[in-house]
Amino acid sequence: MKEHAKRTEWFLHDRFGMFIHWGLYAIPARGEWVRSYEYMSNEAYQPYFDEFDPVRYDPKEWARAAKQAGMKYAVLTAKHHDGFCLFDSKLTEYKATNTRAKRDLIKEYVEAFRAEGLKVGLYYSLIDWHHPDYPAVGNHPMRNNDDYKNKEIDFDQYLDYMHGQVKELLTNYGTIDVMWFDYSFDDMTGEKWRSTELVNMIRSIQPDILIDNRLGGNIKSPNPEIFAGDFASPEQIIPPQGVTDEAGNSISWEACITLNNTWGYSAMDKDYKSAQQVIRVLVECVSKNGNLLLNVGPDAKGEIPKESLAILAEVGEWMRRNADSIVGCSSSGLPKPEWGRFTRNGNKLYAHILDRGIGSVNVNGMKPKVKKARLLSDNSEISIETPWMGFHAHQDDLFINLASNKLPDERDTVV
Ligand code: JFZ
Repeated sequence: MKEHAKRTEWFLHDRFGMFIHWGLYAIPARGEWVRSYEYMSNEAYQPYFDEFDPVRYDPKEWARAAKQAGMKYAVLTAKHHDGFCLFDSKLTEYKATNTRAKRDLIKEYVEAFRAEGLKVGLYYSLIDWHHPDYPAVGNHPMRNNDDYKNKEIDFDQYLDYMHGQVKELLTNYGTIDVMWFDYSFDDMTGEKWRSTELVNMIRSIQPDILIDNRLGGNIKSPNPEIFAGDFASPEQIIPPQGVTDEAGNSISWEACITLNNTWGYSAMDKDYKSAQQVIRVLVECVSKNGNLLLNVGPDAKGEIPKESLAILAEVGEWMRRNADSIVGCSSSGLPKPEWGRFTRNGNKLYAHILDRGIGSVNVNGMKPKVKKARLLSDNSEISIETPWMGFHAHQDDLFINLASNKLPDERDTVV
């Protein structure tokens, strides 16, 4: 599909985005699934709506943190499974405008990120634990409550509501670059969401928007459904071989990954990944033709946890010098080398050296193709002369002769 290739061009170029999970669940601070895990009724969850008061919400700060980290786009939860809307929807009273925040938080987010030159995405949950016409199936908090389960519902009413809200989101905030639906399960998939109608409506308003693959359908098929999505969305894993369609061709994908182990803010979860792990997972994604959507979960006041900010700052410090090996890059087509990974942009091959070894870093068979080598972080010259003992290697093997026994950057040295 030619349109699809055109739509995804910026996405495949940009490679790195910020996922933001934020809503009422930041108050209990036990993750965004708290209502389901703890079987909370609407009434039990209501205090968080009454208390919601994000006095420190400043999306300009979020946008600066994202930009400084080298991220190029963002996706924020306009509505998560709990049904609470950060935007001023005409279709519900369960929204930020009716809390102490008293304003449309999506509007401020969209404006702030756009002002920093970042592309703007919205996450919208298909699942809705608050709407009276959404069934108590799957992980619904009331799934074990027979009274609730036996009440009459009109699922089409819910679908009208859901379609109506998506229309609001795509009509009231200018260009939206990504629509991130979440998620289909069991028989709640594909046309159950009236997905063809939904996607036709979306494309009529925002023809260039990218849609994830969680409405259902088969994105890998040679003839995917119209709602099968523009990119695959592996979650908390990096697909070992990247993602390919049924014919074996690479397709667009974006891994979404948490910084600790929860999407929404968790006060307990201090099990953060290191900046080195994040840098390396980003390199891994790009080396396999994928993107990384890295999550933060701002707290009840609206601030990104300081631990997350510290990681983003360090990733940004690395990106400031090394972004050329990420942004605009793709898989090299070469096998993964023993000492690290390759990424590539046109005729530039980036060697991401993660494991120093000793002596020279060897690139099998590449000598005839490589004119010169430079350290990406400072453009300093790296010798590629074959060393004295080089005759033990194949004549076409390329030697990257680093000047020191230690890697200049232990996290990832890019040549
Ligand atoms: C979903 C959400 O439930 C979660 O809160 C978060 O927003 C994440 C990005 O997306 O997580 C899922 C979705 C589907 C499955 C598991 C987790 N699944 O099908 O097993």
